[in-house]
Amino acid sequence: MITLALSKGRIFDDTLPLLRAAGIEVLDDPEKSRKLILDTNQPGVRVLIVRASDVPTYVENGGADLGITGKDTLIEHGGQGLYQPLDLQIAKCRISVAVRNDFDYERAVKQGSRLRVATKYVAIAREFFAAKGVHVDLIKLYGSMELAPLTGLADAIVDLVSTGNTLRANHLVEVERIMDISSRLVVNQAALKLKQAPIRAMIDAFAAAVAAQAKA
Ligand code: PRT
Ligand code: MG
Repeated sequence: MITLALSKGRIFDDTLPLLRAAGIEVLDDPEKSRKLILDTNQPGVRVLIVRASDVPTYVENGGADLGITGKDTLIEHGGQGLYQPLDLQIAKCRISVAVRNDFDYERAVKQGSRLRVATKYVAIAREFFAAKGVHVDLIKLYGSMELAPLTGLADAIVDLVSTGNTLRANHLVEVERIMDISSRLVVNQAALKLKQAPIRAMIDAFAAAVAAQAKA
């Protein structure tokens, strides 16, 4: 049995076409079913539905053989011990610094002010500002980062942006782009050795599907 860990929402939705190209149909819709283990049309393949931030943990500890997770989540988690064979080019976005429309970020940085930065991505933010030589107080949040500058909790946020609509709707502007993000296939190293043939076949099928999507 091969077990693939996915999160509900955009990663699941963007993974379905890749699975389909690999001949795998998921037999339940996680938005409708309460099942957390989903069967597929292949008796040897099942899908686990886990929290996005838990995907690396499941795969690292062998709760799943493979998983699909954002590069953001992978960097924050550390990704030690995970084999990362493929950038799937799905769930694309970027991770950026954003501030209130009326906050002079350039000036704050130039003056060497200590910035209060709210984020779920503490490791990425710490590394980015350290490389810039900007002193920051990091405030860890688990969601709705956009609220932090609006309420005076922070001067800036580090968050994922795709269309930018959420920032605009909350009177925030993107002032720096830290890195581009997409989702990665991650594999448990021990599983790769024990179930080499079926896992290699799945990696190859995903690689072919990604290449075909890139051409389309
Ligand atoms: O939601 P939950 O707390 O359960 O977990 P999660 O937020 O980690 O999971 P999920 O499913 O929301 O995101 C999973 C992965 O999708 C992330 O780790 C990213 O790699 C990727 N991804 C791609 C995104 C986005 N695009 C994205 N736009 N994740 C989140 N967003 C957020 C963004 O932060 C903003 O608040 O969506 C909002 C809308 O973005 P705009 O710019 O289009 O308005
Ligand atoms: Mg989310």
